[in-house]
Amino acid sequence: MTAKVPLPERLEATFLKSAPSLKQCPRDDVAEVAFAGRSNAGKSSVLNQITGNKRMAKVSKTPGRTQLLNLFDLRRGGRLVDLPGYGYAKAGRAAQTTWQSAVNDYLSRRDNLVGLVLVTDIRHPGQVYDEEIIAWSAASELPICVLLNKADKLGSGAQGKALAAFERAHSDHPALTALCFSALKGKGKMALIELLCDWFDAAAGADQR
Ligand SMILES: Nc1nc2c(ncn2[C@@H]2O[C@H](COP(=O)(O)OP(=O)(O)OP(=O)(O)O)[C@@H](O)[C@H]2O)c(=O)[nH]1
Ligand SMILES: [Mg+2]
Repeated sequence: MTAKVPLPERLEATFLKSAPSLKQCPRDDVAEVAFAGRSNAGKSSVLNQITGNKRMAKVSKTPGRTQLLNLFDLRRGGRLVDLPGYGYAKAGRAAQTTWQSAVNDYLSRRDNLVGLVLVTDIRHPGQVYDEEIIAWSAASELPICVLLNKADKLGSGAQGKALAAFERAHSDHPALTALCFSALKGKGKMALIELLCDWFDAAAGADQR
């Protein structure tokens, strides 16, 4: 019997590269987990929280900050990818279309994608783009973790209700985990780290078979 490796408190990461589109992404021989979500939902903040590095991904009060696919190598193996946020109206239609096609291309054609983290704002459930991504992950049988982020903006009773309602609405999804999360306070961090480690370990195990 092998001893269980203790869960790391943070996933040590180093910046690998920024890519404007799938074509410029590095070779797809390392398992990747992508972070998607509406602009300003907190994708970059979540990445900084779980890597324990406030300067890893750029956080901004101005939506639309992350305009490239930003790839980070994990020390334990595997990669995290910060995707450009969708639904940022002020960016201009041409720019939005370019980023969205980069995200769509990446999601639909990246063979080494082993899981998706969808960052949502707990106060705004049922957003159209979010629901589209959730439905797409179900159809593609890709595991998805939906973070109800900015939970610190609600009291604990309201957080529990939001989570229960979200889970009820998506109970037919074959591989969805929902977590109340706060990138600001670190709530949900260890649960997310554990899930990511499980995904990467499963991918590594599948490779060895
Ligand atoms: N209160 C609170 N604020 C948060 C939390 N997570 C992120 N924020 C704030 O939300 C804003 C947007 O955060 P980002 O991490 O830049 O969001 P993003 O999804 O990467 O945005 P784009 O790069 O534009 O797609 C910043 O002002 C963050 O400080 C959270 O858990 N709680
Ligand atoms: Mg960002």
